[in-house]
Amino acid sequence: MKISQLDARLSLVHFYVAFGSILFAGLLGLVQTLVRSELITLPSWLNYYQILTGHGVIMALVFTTYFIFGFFYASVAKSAGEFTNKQRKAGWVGFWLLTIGLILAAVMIALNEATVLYTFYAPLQASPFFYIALALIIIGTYFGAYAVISRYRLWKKEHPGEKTPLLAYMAVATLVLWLIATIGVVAAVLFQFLPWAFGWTDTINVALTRTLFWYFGHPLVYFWLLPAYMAWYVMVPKIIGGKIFSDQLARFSFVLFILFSIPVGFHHQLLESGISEGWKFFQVILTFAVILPSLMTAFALFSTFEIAGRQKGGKGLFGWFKKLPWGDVRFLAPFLGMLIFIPAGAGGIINASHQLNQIVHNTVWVTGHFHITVGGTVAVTFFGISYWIIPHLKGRILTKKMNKIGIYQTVLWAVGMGIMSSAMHISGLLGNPRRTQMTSYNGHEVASSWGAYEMAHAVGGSLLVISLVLFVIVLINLAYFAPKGNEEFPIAEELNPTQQTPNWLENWKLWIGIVFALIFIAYTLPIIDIINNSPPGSSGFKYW
Ligand code: HAS
Ligand code: CU
Repeated sequence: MKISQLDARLSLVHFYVAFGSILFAGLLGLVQTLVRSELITLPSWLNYYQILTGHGVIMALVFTTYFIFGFFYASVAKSAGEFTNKQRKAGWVGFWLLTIGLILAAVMIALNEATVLYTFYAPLQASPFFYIALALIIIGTYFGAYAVISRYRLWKKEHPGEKTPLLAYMAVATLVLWLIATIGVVAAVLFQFLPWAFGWTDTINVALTRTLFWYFGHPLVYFWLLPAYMAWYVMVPKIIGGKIFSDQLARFSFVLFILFSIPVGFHHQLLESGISEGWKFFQVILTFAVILPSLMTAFALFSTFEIAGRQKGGKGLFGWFKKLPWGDVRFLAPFLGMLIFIPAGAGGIINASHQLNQIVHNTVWVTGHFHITVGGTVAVTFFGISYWIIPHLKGRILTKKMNKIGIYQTVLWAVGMGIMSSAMHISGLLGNPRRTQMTSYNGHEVASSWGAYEMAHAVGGSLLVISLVLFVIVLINLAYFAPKGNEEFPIAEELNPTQQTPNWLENWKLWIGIVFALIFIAYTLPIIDIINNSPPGSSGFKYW
C-alpha cells in the first residue's frame, strides 16, 4: 500500500521535530559531561541542573514521543491504509498540542522556573506552567492514539474475519500500554502537582507522587522499546532477505508487555521508605516476568538470522553469521541495538534484584543503564529506521554514499555510548552519585577514584555529538537532496504463512481486563497505605 502525501506529511513533521530535538538535547548532554569532569565551568546565569532537566525532558519525553508517533503514522498508513480526514485531523491536533506543550516546557526550563529534572520529583517544585506543559504533551498523544487505533478498527471493519496487519497490531498494542500507563502521571499532575504549584493546596504527598510517577515511568521505557521491536520483528527480516520467525510469537510478546510492564513501578522505589517489603517483593517478581517477552524476542531474532543466513549458503555452526548484510546501515544499526541490549538487559536484571539495587540505586550506574537502553538500543534502532523511512516518505533513495556515512555515524554512536556508559556503570559501582554536579567532595579519597571515569564520560559524550551532527547532515541530504526514487518500506513475510494466529491475541478486552486486575492487586493496598500513613506532606522546595 502506498502512503498518501497527506499521511506522509503528518509523519514527516513528527520526525523533523524529533531530529531537531535529539541534536539540541545531545549538545546539552555534552555540556553536562564537560561540567562534571571539570573541563568547563558554567556562566553564572546557567545552572547545571537546568541543563540536566532540559536534556532529560527533551531526550526522554520529546525526542522519543515525536519519533514514535512519526513512525506509527507511517507504519499504520502503510500496513492498514490511508487515514480518514477525521483521523488525520486528530493526528494534527495531537501534533500541535505536543508542540505547544514542548515550547511551554522549554520556555519554563530556559527561565529556570522548572529545574526539577525529567522525573519532576516532588518536593522539588516547578512553575505550574511546566506541569501544564506536561499535561498538554500527554493530551496530545491521546489524539495521536485515537488516530492510530481508529484506523486499525476501521481496517478490521473493512476486512471482517481477517488477521490484522502485524505492524498496525503492534502500534495499537504499544498505544494500549501507553494509555493505561499515563493514567498514573495524569492523576499525579492533575490532582497533586497542579493544585500544589498553583498554591491551592499547601502540601504534597511525596510518596504518592513518586508511586504514581513510576506506575507510569516503567511502562514508559517499553513505550520507547516496542517501536524498536517493531523494526526488529517486521523490518529487519525483510532487509536481510529473511522472514518473520513467527507472527503469533511476535503478537504474544507484545501482549505480555501490556500485562507485565505496568504493575512493576516499585522496582524504581526499592530503596524508598513507606512501601512494605512484601509489595516490593511482589512487584519484583512481576518485573522478572516482563523480562520474558524480551527473551522471546531474542530467541525469534536469532532464529530469523540463522535461517536467513543458512538460506544464503552459510555453512557450519556460525557460517550463517557472515552472510548477513553487514554493509547495509538499515540492518547494521538495529543489529547494534540488539547487541547492546544483551548487556543492557542484564544490567536491568541487576537493577531489579532487590539486594543488588542497594548498591546501584542513585549512582551513575543507573544513568549508564538508561543510556545504553534508551540511548543505545532504542536510539540506534531509530537511526536505522530513519535512514530508509525519510527517503521513502520523500520519494527519494538512500544512496550508497549516505549509507556509508550512516554506518560511520551509527558505529561512532555505539562506540561513544559504549565508552560513556561503561564508565558510568563502573564508577557507579565505586559509589559515584547520579543527578549531582560536583563530585570531587574536596578531594576525598573515594571521590578521587571517579575522576578518570568522568573524563571518559566527556570523551564518549563528544563522540556522540559528532555522531549526531553526521546523522542530521545525512537526513537533510535524504530529505532534500538525494536522487528521486522509491526507497523500500521493508515489511517481511511470515516464515509459515499458513500457521493460524489465534483470535484471542486480538481480544483487547481480555488483556486490558487482566492488566487492570494485576494493577489492582499490585497497587491498591500499598497506595491506601501511603495515603493513610504518610508523614505530613511537603510544601515544596526550589533549590536553584
Ligand atoms: Fe531499566 C531504571 C530494570 C529495561 C530504561 N531503566 C531505568 C531508568 C530508565 C530505564 C530510563 O529494576 C532510570 C529511571 C530514572 O531516571 O530513575 N530495565 C529494568 C529491567 C529491564 C529494563 C528488568 N530500562 C529497560 C529498557 C529501558 C530502560 C528497555 C529503555 C528503553 N531499570 C530497571 C530498574 C531500574 C531501571 C530496576 C531502577 C534502578 C534504580 O535503582 O533507580 C528489562 O526489560 C530488560 C530485559 C532485557 C533483556 C535483553 C534481551 C535481549 C535482546 C537482544 C537479542 C540480541 C540479538 C542479537 C538477537 C533480557 C532482545 C543477536 C546477536 C548475535 C551475536 C547474532
Ligand atoms: Cu523500570
